[in-house]
Amino acid sequence: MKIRFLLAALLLHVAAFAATAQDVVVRDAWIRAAPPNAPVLAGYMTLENRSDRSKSLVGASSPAFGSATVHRTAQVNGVARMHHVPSIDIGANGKFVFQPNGYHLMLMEPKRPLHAGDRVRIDLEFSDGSKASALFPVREQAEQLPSHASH
Ligand SMILES: [Cu+2]
Repeated sequence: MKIRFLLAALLLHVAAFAATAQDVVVRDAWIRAAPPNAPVLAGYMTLENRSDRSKSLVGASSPAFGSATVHRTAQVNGVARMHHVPSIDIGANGKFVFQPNGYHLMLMEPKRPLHAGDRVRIDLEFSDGSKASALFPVREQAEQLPSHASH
């Protein structure tokens, strides 16, 4: 009797944890390959919010980089400029796309040279304390094109 109750309570916890862990899913993650001595790399991804509450991305980190921040590239008088974006809201059941010439993860101080084919873990943190992690493959930008061609 008591064991059955404990088991039910345990299953409820597992279910609750699973729901929280998958609130935001990272898709189409990649890091643009750069020369081996590049001090900064850029990462791209699509964030899918699978919950019915809006989520706010407030931080990023990676064991492979000294720091990771969200940047946006915008054209100012015909010149591309980047600026830091402190947080990004992803609406309930919405998505947010990071892509070249727009939003990106600015990955600074790589701890070792990264080459096309390497995979790098990046951890994302949201304002409600939840986290999401993904492996970002390093690749040349041209390889991004097939995802458009497949539509
Ligand atoms: Cu940047």
